[in-house]
Amino acid sequence: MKQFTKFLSAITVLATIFSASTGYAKEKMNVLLLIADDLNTWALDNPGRYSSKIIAPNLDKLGQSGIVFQNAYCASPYCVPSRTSMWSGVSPHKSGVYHNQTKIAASEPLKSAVSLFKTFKNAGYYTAGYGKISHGWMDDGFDEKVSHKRDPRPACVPVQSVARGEQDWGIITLPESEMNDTQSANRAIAALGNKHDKPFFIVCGTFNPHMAWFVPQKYYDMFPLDEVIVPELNPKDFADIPPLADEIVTGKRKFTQSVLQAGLHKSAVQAYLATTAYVDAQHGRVLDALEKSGHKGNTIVIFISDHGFHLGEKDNWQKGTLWEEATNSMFMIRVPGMTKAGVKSKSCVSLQDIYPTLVDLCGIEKPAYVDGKSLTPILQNPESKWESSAFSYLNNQYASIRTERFRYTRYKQGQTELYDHSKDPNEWTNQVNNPEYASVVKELEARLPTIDKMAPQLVRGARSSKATKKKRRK
Ligand SMILES: [Ca+2]
Repeated sequence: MKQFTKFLSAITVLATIFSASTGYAKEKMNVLLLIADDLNTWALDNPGRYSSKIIAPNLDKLGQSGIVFQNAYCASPYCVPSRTSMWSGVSPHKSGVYHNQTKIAASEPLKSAVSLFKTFKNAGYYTAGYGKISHGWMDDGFDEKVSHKRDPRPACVPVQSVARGEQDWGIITLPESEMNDTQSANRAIAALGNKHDKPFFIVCGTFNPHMAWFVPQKYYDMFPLDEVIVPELNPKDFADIPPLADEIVTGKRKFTQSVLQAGLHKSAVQAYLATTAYVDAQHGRVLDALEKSGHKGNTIVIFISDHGFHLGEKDNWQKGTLWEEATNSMFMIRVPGMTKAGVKSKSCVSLQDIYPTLVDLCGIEKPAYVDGKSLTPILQNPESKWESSAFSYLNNQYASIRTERFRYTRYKQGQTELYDHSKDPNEWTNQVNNPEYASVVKELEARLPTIDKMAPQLVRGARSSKATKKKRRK
């Protein structure tokens, strides 16, 4: 009996260390996580939308070496809620963190949440983070951390006639070597080169291509103005959207219109491409360092953007909407011994899935409260059956679900949108009142959390709704 028990435990140990079909060794895996801000997926999936050439060759190369999730969506299309939900594992509709202006300390679920990084640290990993990683909520968990700073603006700002605050662009006067994202990459490169006596989890986050778009001339030169393609805009697009959807872009419309009226659409897109190329170069240097480090064979590499970005589409010049441009996010991963090279997955996944996926891949117990689900089955077999859907939230009643074919968004009962991506990738035709789609609308509405189940918004500086109601009653 004793021998049989020994035999069983030996089998268990072997099964834990090696997945029989792939030879994947989860106990020994390092993690290199790279993240960019405001980077939309067109740079990779559809570079022809903005340019006729590859915009991000290093990210493209990483994508070719693993799996790219073309239908990956952020849980919320702003930095603070997107990053808070990814790193904490708590969905915005439970934490109440839907916006950058959030009183995060008031969120009950976040008080007891353990960050992804701390979970790895607690499991014996060396954790290091460089650059822009969290924004707002942070349950730190880094052995070494150097946060990001914004680059100093050129002395001549504003450069553009239409500039409004950080919405400006031009050539940076700082040498590339002194730019903050360059230095974050340098730190990650140095960390990869160090001797490690335990598995590592290294994170490098670039602030760019967040506005303002100030990068060296050479990146602008890569995209001559006459070769820049601007996205197609449809002036009739707004005729069929609900008033609350229109309201989201009301304040933002002014800047977009000023860019278009000043004839600067190409110039602005060029600046976004140039900044993206700069970001790609920095992450590319980190990826090259991994190649040279000797750790490539046992390091999971993941690249994400925290959400997307509109470049004039839907009259928007930012993120912060529940449409495709703002919610579709970059997400690619390479898992040695598990993922095949050059896979492009159409399965709808959420950035909320990163936490459960990484702990699963590394054999670490997932904290019970963590939302999302491990993508390991798709990583092992991209053809595997997957309940394909991803949710994005903008406040305590606005929620959107994306499936491989549809996007359904509810702003309130009676103010909804349905887009059929099989024939309308620009989301121009709201099909919600088309009887042909009645059953789809019903099914997708039933999958969204009802408004009464969504956590109240924790708006910074505002009284809680309970307190406000009490005051009103008095
Ligand atoms: Ca429309």
